[in-house]
Amino acid sequence: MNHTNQDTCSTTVPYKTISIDLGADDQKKPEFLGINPNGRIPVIIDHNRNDFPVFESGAIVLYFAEHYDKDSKFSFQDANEKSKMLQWLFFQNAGIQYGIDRYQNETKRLYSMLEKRLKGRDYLVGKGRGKYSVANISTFMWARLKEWSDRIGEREAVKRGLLVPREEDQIVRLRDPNVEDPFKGWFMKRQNEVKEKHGK
Ligand SMILES: N[C@@H](CCC(=O)N[C@@H](CS)C(=O)NCC(=O)O)C(=O)O
Repeated sequence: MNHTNQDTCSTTVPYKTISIDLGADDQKKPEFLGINPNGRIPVIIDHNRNDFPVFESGAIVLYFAEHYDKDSKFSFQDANEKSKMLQWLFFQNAGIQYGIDRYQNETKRLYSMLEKRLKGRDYLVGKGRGKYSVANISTFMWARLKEWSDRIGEREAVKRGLLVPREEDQIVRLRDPNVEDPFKGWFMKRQNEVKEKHGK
């Protein structure tokens, strides 16, 4: 299934998404392994730059920041802030996901670290209450700390992004009364808002 999206915001570029079937192990097939030898999603192919492929979510957001966020809207120019952004990004990629996969206690510990970090600030990195940056974009889907994820979830681009790529499948699945999903109420509410706004 392919989707295209064009945004009016200067920092976004048109893109097309391709859904693969993880249940059928599409991600382990030779054509996919040619893009990501680790056989996992997400991956991107940048047609603006000679079909350059990037795998690993952390590497992907940094790639976007480097090539498509020239004004540092979602990243930082200051060396120390940039380092902090990388620290939280690596924390997410190395820590949270590993914890989720392997150890419940480790996951709880990592979440409580995030909670502590977010005391008195809105986002993980940046002066004052912080700035919505690559560090948050990457961590948001894994760590759904209530207030923080609500704040990020209110962003128009995030709302639209969450409906990509398998909007129809998600809606059908979540509308099923037998399906229990912590994300369900939130998703349906956002989905209706997007529908009203964009007439989708
Ligand atoms: N460290 C990787 C992890 C990616 C990952 O775990 N992807 C999962 C889906 S969220 C996947 O592809 N699972 C299928 C598999 O492992 O075969 C990243 O952040 O990109």
